Order: sequence, then C-alpha cells, then structure tokens
Amino acid sequence: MTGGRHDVIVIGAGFAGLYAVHRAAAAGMSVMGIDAADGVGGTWYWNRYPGARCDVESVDYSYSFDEDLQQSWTWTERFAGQPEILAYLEHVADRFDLTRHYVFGTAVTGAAFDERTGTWEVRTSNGTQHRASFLLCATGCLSAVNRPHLPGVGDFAGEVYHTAAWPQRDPDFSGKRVGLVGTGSSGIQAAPLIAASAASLTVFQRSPNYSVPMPNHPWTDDDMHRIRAEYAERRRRSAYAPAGTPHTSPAGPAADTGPEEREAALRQRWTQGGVLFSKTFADQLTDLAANDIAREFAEARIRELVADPAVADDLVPADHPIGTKRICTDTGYYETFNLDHVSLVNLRREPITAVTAGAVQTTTSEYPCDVLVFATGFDAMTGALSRIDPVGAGGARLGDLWADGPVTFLGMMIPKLPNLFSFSGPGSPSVLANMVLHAEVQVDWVMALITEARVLGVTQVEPRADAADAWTRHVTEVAEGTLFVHAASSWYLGANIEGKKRVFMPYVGGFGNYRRQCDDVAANDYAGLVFTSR
Ligand code: NA7
Repeated sequence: MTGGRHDVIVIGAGFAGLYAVHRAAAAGMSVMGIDAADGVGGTWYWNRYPGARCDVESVDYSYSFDEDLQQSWTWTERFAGQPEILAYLEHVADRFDLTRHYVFGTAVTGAAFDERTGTWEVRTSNGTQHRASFLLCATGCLSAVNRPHLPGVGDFAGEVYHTAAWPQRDPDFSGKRVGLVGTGSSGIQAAPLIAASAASLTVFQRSPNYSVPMPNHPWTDDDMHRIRAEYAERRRRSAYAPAGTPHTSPAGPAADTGPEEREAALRQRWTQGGVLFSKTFADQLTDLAANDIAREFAEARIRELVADPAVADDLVPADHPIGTKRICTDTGYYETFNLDHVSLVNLRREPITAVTAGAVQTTTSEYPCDVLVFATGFDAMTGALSRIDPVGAGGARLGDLWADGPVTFLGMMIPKLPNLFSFSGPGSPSVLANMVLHAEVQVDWVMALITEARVLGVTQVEPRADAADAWTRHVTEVAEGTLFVHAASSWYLGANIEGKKRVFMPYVGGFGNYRRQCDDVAANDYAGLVFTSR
C-alpha cells in the first residue's frame, strides 16, 4: 500500500523525534512521524520498569526551545522518574499539537533512497510505504532491546519481562520469587523496588557496575521559583559545557591535589550524586592512577553499605576503571543485599547453564523462580538504525557501510545515504551528554541545513567520504586518548553484543567542542557536504 509523500519523515517520538516534528511543522514542511510505540515518549515509553529514573537533573533534562514551556512546567523532583518524564513528553506533544503528524504502533521495517525522485521510500510494519525528501532517524541510542539467548529460556513457565519493554500495567510480584538478570543501570534501579514487593529476589550478576547513590529530593516551590528565575543563565552555562549541563568543571589533575583536597573533591562529587562522579578529577578518565583514587573511594563506600563482606566483594567491580562503563545512579541498591530475602549470584563463578520451567540453573546450583526480569540492555547506538538497514545511493546498505564500525559525518550523516540524518547516534556525544539539549542542537543543525537546501533548490545532500572518514578518525583518536577504549568492555564499544564490531562509538571530545564543530561546518557553507540539484 502506498502512503503519502512528505517533505520530511521522522522515525521516533522521543525527545529528538518530537522536537524534529515540531521544527519541521513550524517551518511549514509537511512532516510525518512514525513510532512503533502506541504513544510518544521513546525510551521513556518503553522503559517503565520500577525505579526507572533519569540521572540528569530534571530541570536540565528538559527542552529549552520554548520559554513558556520552560517557565510553566513544574518538575516535582530533582531527578525525575519515568512517569513524570513521560507525562512531560505527552504534555509537549499536546501543547505543540504534534501527535496529529504521527502514526503510532507502526515500526519502520526498511528504507530505500530512490535516486530517480530524490526521495526516501519508507516501509512500515503495517505494509504501507511512505515517501519523503528527508528522512530523520530519531531512533534512539538505547532502544534496540538486547534479549539474552539463554539455553531453555523458552521453556520457562513463569512470567518473563524485559526492563526495556515493560508492560503498561505493572506486574504484581507479591508472594513471587523473582530472578533478575543484569546489573547495569536498569537492574540496579529496579532491584530495590522489586525486592520491596517480591517474596524473594535473586540477582544474577555477570559484571558488577559502579553505582553512586542518587541524592534525590522533591523540588519545593521555592526551588522551582529560583530555577525559573535563573533558567536563562542555567541554559547559557549548559550550552557549550562538556556534558551539556550547567555543572562546574572538575578539580584539576588528581596528582596536583593533596590528600585532604582529594578526599573533599571526591566526597563533594559523591554527595552531588550520579555520573558526575566519573569526572571528579580532570584526568580521571585518561590516567589510571587518577582513576584508581576515585575507584578506591567508591569501593570503600560500597563496602560501607553492604553488611556481608563476601557479598561486597562480589559487588565491587574489578574489571574496569570507574566511569569507563556508564556509572549507575541508584536509590538503595547496595543496601538491598542486606535484606534476608535478597541474594546475589556471581555468574563469573557459576555461569548460567540453562533456564528450566521453574528455575535458573547455574554450574553449581538451581534457583527456583516464578518470574524472570531481564535487565540486559540494548544493542546501543547503532542497533535501531541497523535493524532498519537503510539502502542509499547505488544500492549501498548501511549494514555494509558500517561493517567495520560506524562511519559518520558529525555523527549525523552517512556517505551514500543522502538526505538521511541520524540523531544521538555513533560519532556524536550522545549518551555522554545531556540528551535533551543534544537533541535540540542536532535537530536545529539539521533543520537549518534542510531549510538552506530547500531555499537553494538542492534535492540531495550528503557528506563526502573523506569528510566522514576524517570525522570518524577524529572520534576514534579522541577516544584512544582515554581509558574508555582498552580498559573496559562496555556497550559504548558494542562489547555487549556478540559479533558486533568493537569500535568506541560516542564522541568523548565533549558536548561543547562537538557543538562548536557543528557550528563551524554550518558557518563554513557546510564544508564537507555535497549538494546536488536535479
Ligand atoms: P546495560 O548497562 O547494558 O546492562 C545490562 C546488564 O545485563 C549488564 O549487567 C550485563 O552484563 C547483563 N547481561 C547482558 N546479557 C547477559 C546475559 N546473557 N547473561 C547475564 N547477564 C547479562 O543495560 P541497562 O539497561 O542497565 O542500561 C543501559 C543504559 O540505559 C544505561 O547505561 C543508562 O545510560 C541508561 P555484562 O556487563 O555484559 O557482563
């Protein structure tokens, strides 16, 4: 079935997708949005597991493009939970009348560029094809779910959930024995809440992660009043900051600090909470000795929180420098293991051999379970776009173009895929920055380019291969200078997905630096891009 022809198709209704639809519609373009979910929200639609919460402060993890929106929305907590973020996105969609552009409950199954007409042909799961001059892929960097292939998992007779595809109605765990597989951010956030209602919780841990307690609290009316009054300044400080948030830069290199100063800096960051702990010292992610100082501090905190020293031993990571895997932010995670009905299974000591109808079997024991919760993460950064596998000029497939790792120009464009733009994907700061500001910056950049192309009567725009190679080299070189690449097996590198090429995907050069380079390209007549008019 053939659907309509549009100026722009946007895949995704998360932060980037909604803003892209808004910008395109406001510019008078005909725009269609497509999302597999039944409503807006993107990652915040799907990840509705208990405890799901953002580790960036709510007042920063929100759109800045509309002053009235910013001034009128009231965030109730310093770190917002999933229901509140989803409610915010629903409010934004209503306020700017965005849902009328969308078809929901429809997945994009393929996309091909038709050189004859200069349009993308987008195939969907309901059999309809749509065409657009520009294809904007706001498909999310943490959206392609990673389901573990455990032997026998299909035989399990109880309930099975994945944190990233959580049912609309919360499952009831009362009186049930729950097995939780995975101890990244999702597992770490979910565990305390599952433990609060389940008869027992068994946490199956392959690799421990570092987690910093989240110092969450409700915003008072006075807090919100003050934040609203200072919003412009707050946004100004974030605009070109290393992580796109207003927080101050770290202390100097660890070696330049005395023991007391060090301890004070670490305590301050630990108390401040969240991912910022990974940047207590300027050299913490580039120098192992500096990292060790922060790592030892975190280890001591874990040991203070966990009553049983043997359990604490298992919970302390020993396989990566702190911060080289996404640092987690928790509410009562370590304390959960002090509860009598919660146990930890170290899968490095006793790997899972099978799942049976009523249990998880390891090399040494059997753990009866009524419910299995998988918190096993995502095929991050490339997964969602790779599953669509767009086919560009001359039949070039993304799967082939990225066979040796993703190649992009500024993380947004791909040679041989003209008029296709990807947001928060590989080659951009993405998950290392405030994703909402990041989305606004990328969408604004792309909309300016599309507007310019339309004014000039340009029908096709794509990056030169050498420009994309140079950017991708730069992304790699910057990463090589850090501990991220060789000291950890993280999803940043694709290491969590079997057979995935190991390439460090996010741009670690900092959000501000990245944004300046995007600005420069635009100011320099889009150097690196090829414009074609038919
Ligand atoms: P993550 O961070 O990728 O964590 C997934 C967890 O699941 C991690 O502990 C994995 O262990 C574990 N895992 C994955 N596959 C298996 C199998 N087969 N068996 C046992 N354990 C497994 O995903 P999250 O959803 O927690 O968080 C993703 C991001 O979302 C997070 O960083 C925030 O930015 C938001 P592994 O480490 O691979 O040994």
